[in-house]
Amino acid sequence: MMIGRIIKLVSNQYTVLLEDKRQVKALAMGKVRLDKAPIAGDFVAIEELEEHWVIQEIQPRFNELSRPSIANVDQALIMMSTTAPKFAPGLVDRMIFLVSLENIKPILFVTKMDLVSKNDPVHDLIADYKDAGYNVVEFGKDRDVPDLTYLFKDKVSVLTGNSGVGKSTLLNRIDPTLQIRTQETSIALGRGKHTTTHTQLHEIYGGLIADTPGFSTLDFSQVEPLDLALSIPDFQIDKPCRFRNCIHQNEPGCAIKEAVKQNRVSSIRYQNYLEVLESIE
Ligand SMILES: Nc1nc2c(ncn2[C@@H]2O[C@H](COP(=O)(O)OP(=O)(O)OP(=O)(O)O)[C@@H](O)[C@H]2O)c(=O)[nH]1
Ligand SMILES: [Mg+2]
Ligand SMILES: [Zn+2]
Repeated sequence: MMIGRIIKLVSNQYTVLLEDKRQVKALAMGKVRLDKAPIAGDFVAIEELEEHWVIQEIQPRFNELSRPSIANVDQALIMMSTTAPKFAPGLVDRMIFLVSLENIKPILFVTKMDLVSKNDPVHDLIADYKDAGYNVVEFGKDRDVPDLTYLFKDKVSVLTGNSGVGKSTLLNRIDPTLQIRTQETSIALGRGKHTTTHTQLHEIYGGLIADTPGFSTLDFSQVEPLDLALSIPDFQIDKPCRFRNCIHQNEPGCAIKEAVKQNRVSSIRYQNYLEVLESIE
């Protein structure tokens, strides 16, 4: 029995990256699939039986995202373009909230910097994330992709963002041998949006990166408000609220509301947080 990691699945065939770096195609045993189906990112116990690799067991997951399904993720590369599609802080923040709830570190990737002028208001929106302590990396067709080894090495990253922001384009620029389909190629093939339709982990910069079709639902209905309040990175400030279980809504003595007034916590993020709270209630 060996341990490997699922890097791709197409219908019921899994591609598993073994510890010795070999990639093998495997099937899941009925008992494994009935229990809970293996997903991309899963660590699995795998065995070669009569020249077929078979997944015998899924190791416990340390986190999990759904639609797209992926497990054991260290960080999320939240991608948003400056324009076309327009930069949407509401969407960025919901993605930050969603991954933070799973203890996944959000990193912001802003693309299409080449399409906006120096005094475009989008620069203030980007600065808002930098000021809040988020790691922000900017990309454009007119500039080289920086060496991102420091970000990716030994990590599993999930690349997410709405259709057309340039997820596949960036992966192809980092590693042209990947030849992932982008919207130019899909338009040529007569397909519309959502060029990327399945989740696959690629070995890049000494780590694994999943190009995903983006999260189809940013659904918070099952989320506990307090879990959300406690996971949002820029809400973790030194000064405590009067109540330990404060969800920063209407409670007296709320340090977050105070920090928002003093511009120490982003009012954009706080507003988006309140909207999400309302959607839960
Ligand atoms: N000007 C400019 N165009 C870009 C940049 N990045 C991507 N594009 C273009 O944006 C379009 C969409 O890129 P894709 O890489 O297919 O986008 P995606 O996020 O993978 O989209 P889906 O697979 O549908 O989710 C393509 O026409 C790209 O050439 C950029 O930095 N600057
Ligand atoms: Mg794509
Ligand atoms: Zn509070």
